[in-house]
Amino acid sequence: MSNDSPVLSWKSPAPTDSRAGITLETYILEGMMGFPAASGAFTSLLNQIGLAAKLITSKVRRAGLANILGYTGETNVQGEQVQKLDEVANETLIASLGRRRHCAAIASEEMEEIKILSTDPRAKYVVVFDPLDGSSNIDVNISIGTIFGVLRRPDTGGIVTEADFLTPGKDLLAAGYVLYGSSTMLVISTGVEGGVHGFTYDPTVGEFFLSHENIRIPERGKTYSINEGNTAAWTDEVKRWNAWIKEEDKETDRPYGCRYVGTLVADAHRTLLKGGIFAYPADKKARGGKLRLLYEANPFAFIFEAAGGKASTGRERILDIVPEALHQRVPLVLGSPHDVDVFEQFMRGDR
Ligand code: AHM
Ligand code: MG
Repeated sequence: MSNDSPVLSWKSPAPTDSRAGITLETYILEGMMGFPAASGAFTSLLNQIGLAAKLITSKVRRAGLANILGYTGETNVQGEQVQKLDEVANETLIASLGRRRHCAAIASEEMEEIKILSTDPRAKYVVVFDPLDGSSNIDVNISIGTIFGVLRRPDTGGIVTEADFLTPGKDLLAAGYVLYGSSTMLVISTGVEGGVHGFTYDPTVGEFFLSHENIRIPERGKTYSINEGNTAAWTDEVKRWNAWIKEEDKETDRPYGCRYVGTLVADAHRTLLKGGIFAYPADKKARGGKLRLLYEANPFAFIFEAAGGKASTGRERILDIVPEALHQRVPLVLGSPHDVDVFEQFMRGDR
């Protein structure tokens, strides 16, 4: 991949000029205007993701009416088979990205294989996504999310194949997530230079407005986030780290508090804003970890690093991993630099 490509150099204006209150579309457009040679394809693709986020949020917000409106995977009052919300989200993203010719193909958590969306040779991008993360939380009205990453095809000639997606996360052009929480937020980054920015959705206007400009993760936090129910399956290193973080020690400000939603988007978002650590390590049940490299770990690793944080397997940097398969799993540790460093020290046996 060449570094002097106009599209690869796409970035938002310097995060020092305050742009609080601008819409997501303006942010995306200004990013393109900061680079006159840009073709508009990347801008258009990001806008289509923003559109999908609006459409999915409107469906998520009506999910509590599932028995009346559908989205349960069962039959509705008319006796018709209704779609599950994660399938609806998946199809919404595919339809939005397929409407313009710039996205060559997508890979989704919901689909075994990649899906080709455009055979136009000018289609330079592929998109990875988890359309509805935290799906076990839908039924209980707890935050869920969407995760996405945009990659440039290594070679735009020929038909897209799975190999076009098997690129390390450090090559992502953009990554983001949408959190359907007490409000809907879209957080996006085009990398370290462009920074990480959060947009809050105003449903009365139908727009995302810049509300969290240039997010920086604190150097250290006070919260850890892990599924503690897996303790029996953890390795000794993880058990030792977990015991340490819960120990009382005034000097090092321990114990940390524990928060765990069970939706990666929600747990990672809180960790990004408040600092601390999120971990889903490998254990005896999930030896390669549980979360997926391409569309869960990589987008978050990209965002955390751009916000000054760290993302690791516990032993190596997530963004350096060369993927071998579309749905590959990986141990994932995200957080404040200090907190991830400490976790890695435990994994190495240095503590
Ligand atoms: P999903 O994409 O099928 O919803 O699964 C991924 C979710 C993550 O959001 C979350 O971090 C994790 O699985 C929770 O797993 P567990 O229930 O084992 O704690
Ligand atoms: Mg998921």
